[in-house]
Amino acid sequence: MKLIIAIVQDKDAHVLGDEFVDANIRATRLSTTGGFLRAGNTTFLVGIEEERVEEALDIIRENCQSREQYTTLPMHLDTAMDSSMSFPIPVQVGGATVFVVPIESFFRF
Ligand code: 2BA
Repeated sequence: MKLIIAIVQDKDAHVLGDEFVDANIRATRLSTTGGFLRAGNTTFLVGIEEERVEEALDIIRENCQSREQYTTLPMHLDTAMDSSMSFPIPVQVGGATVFVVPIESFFRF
C-alpha cells in the first residue's frame, strides 16, 4: 500500500476529484496554501494498493495543467524620496507536485 500526496492547483481539483471517484480511487482533499505564492492550492491524500499507483498517477497527469501565475516582488527605489513599488513577475506553477510514500499500516475501522 502507498500514500500518494498530490498538490494541485485549485482550478484542477474539481475535475481530478471527479476522476478519482469514477475510477473508484478513494481520496481526501485538503485545502492548502503554497509556501512561495501564498495562494490556495489543493492537496489530495490517496491511500492505494501498490499495483494501482501508476493508474492514479496517470489520472493526475492527465487532469492537471501547468499554468503561469504572477506574483509581486517589492522593489525599493534608491532615491532621496522613501518610495517603493511592486512589479509582477511570472511564475510557472506545475500541474501537480506528487509524493509517493510507503504506508506501514492501514486500518479502516
Ligand atoms: P508554491 O510554494 O506557492 O509555489 C508555486 C510555484 O512557485 C512553484 O510551482 C515554483 O514554480 C515557484 N517557486 C516555489 N518556490 C520557489 C522559490 N523558492 N524560488 C522561485 N520559485 C519558486 P511548483 O514547483 O509546481 O509547486 C506548486 C506547489 O506545490 C507549491 O506552491 C507548493 O505548495 C507545492 N510544492 C512544490 N514543491 C514542494 C515540495 N518540495 N515540498 C512541499 N510542497 C511543494
